[in-house]
Amino acid sequence: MSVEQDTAHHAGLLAAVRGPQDVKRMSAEQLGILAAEIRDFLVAKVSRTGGHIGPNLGVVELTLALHRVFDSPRDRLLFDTGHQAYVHKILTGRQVGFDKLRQRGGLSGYPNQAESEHDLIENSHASTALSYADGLAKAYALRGESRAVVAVVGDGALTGGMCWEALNNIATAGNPLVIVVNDNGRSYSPTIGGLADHLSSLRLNPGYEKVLDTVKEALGSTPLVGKPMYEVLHAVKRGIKDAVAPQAMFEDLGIKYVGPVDGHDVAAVEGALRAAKNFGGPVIVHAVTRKGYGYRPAEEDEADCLHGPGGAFDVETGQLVAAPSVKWTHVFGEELVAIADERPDVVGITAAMAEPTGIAKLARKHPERVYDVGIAEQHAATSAAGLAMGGLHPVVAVYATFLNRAFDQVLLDVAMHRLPVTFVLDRAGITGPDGPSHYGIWDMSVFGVVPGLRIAAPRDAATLREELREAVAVDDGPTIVRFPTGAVAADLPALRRVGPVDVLAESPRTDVLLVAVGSFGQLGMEVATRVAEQGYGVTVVDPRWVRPVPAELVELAAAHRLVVTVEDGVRVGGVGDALAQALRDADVQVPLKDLGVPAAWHPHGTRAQILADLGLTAQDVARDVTGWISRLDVEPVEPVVATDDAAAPN
Ligand SMILES: Cc1ncc(C[n+]2csc(CCOP(=O)(O)OP(=O)(O)O)c2C)c(N)n1
Repeated sequence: MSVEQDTAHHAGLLAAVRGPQDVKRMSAEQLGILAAEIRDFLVAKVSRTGGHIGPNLGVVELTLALHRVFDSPRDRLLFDTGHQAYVHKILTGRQVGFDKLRQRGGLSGYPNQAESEHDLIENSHASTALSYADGLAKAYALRGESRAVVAVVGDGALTGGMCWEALNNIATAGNPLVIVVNDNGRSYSPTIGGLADHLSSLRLNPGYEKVLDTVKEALGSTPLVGKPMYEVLHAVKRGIKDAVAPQAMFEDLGIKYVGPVDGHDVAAVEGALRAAKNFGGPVIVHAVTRKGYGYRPAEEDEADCLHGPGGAFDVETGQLVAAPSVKWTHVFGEELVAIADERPDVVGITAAMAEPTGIAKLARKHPERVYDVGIAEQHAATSAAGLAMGGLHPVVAVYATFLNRAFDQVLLDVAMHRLPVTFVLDRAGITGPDGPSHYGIWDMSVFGVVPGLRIAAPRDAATLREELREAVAVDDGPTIVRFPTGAVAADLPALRRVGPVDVLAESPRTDVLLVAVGSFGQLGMEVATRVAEQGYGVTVVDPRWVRPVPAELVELAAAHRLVVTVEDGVRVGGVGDALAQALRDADVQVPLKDLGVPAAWHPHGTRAQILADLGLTAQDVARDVTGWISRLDVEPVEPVVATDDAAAPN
């Protein structure tokens, strides 16, 4: 039966669910039908928009049980990372929104306060829910409010240090709080692929010794993450052992433990949640689930159980509909392998995202030279510092948005020690459908203040390869190479190079110096053409290395009447800001206009839509530039002489 037919067949139950109270009334049989309907709904909708299909298929029964046992929004349901909150959205009155999931003006792919009173935390970065839960439980205890606090956290998110910092506190505080561990044996990373199959046998035979052996075997046979993940899971399995024993659960931390329960058995999960709810202190409920459950293309996807297709996919096969293109990520991965083939000291680090960052290519070629540290960006940075101290050159590949977490580690542990570590930031700039918390717009500002750190922003495949090579050649401090998401831009050769700066276009008239950062190179060329039609000459340059500000850029600025910078990052402290400061320091009086992203929470949409909203299209920039330069032509007005009154402070 096709998904379409199936949806029509069962439309009755799901369509009648307006809120959690409707789910509370259902019989066991109805819940089974509803779960099937929800899966059909998820596949039908997400296959048109893209989104986190695999994780959500895995938490259907778990979410039904949560809404039956607890009273949201009075009770607080917190989904760690938030990518698995689609079912929660479906059950809290947001079914209609799924037609525009992750699209401009439509439903967010993560919990969102503006959408529903059932969403409290707006997340997307992993491993925070237990800390929120700790604080909420403390607040309710102090204020004498009786509300349950429930955090749902994946085994992947549990590899993040914040979770353990929170557990340490949760145990001591002793407040009532339920932690549901959604254990599907998978993170985003495919490096632990195969484990889901082993865990499925657990549901058939939940003997813990067998589970432990299975997990050990599965993890031990994978080149990445094997050992560390094993340690983490071992802690969980010790809990299982304790449950059977029975002994104090999570004895070291002093948190009670219930489980393991079959996360696809609503009644079993409900039973465990009710026990946890009534306990009166912190409890861990260990639910074993299967990522992608009930949808064959997801279950059979070895790479990542269809963790999060970026766009529409074929329902029958799970394959993306869009024609494949060469991505920035691909170019990076390929060049890194080429560099590593030449340089045995080059090693890679990924924070649970080997495939999405392209570092998996290196892992396949040189498995012993890639370290997957789990969802642990802070640790990744300082571990890289250690690797560098030990004589290696680590390349840390993360999404731009996630390096923000490791600011202090980059600043002090890496930069202050002048250690050669290259951070490669994928998904830099406006990324699109994942919304504000995933925008990689902060890096050039945040890391721009780090002494001795050099930042490169390539404009195309050729400059990405070149700048990556330049970065790993630096031996006296850290570097960042940052590039956007999606298909790599067509190669845009330079006319000439001045210091590190590429000159992309020139004109006999030197009216405007247009500094096009990174992927805005092509935009810069179009702007130059449009502005030339108005009779003004534009020199388009790509600084390539934006921090520190190249001295040559200051000299070029001094030779023009107006400088305009355009960058895919926040304006505060960005490339434009830094260049303006450099011009002031050099007593260069040329006016500078900086175009970029305002430091604000920009909604989700496509990258093109958001850039258009921000006026960062060739047409908009050309209009701005023409307006500014033409105003410079106007005779300067007489300076206004302030009267005494006007000058007086008020
Ligand atoms: C700080 C941070 N780093 C990386 C990511 C990217 N990421 C999104 S989901 C995910 C895996 C989460 O695994 P798990 O918690 O087990 O949930 P599952 O998807 O398996 O349900 C990762 C690494 C993130 N969201 N936050």
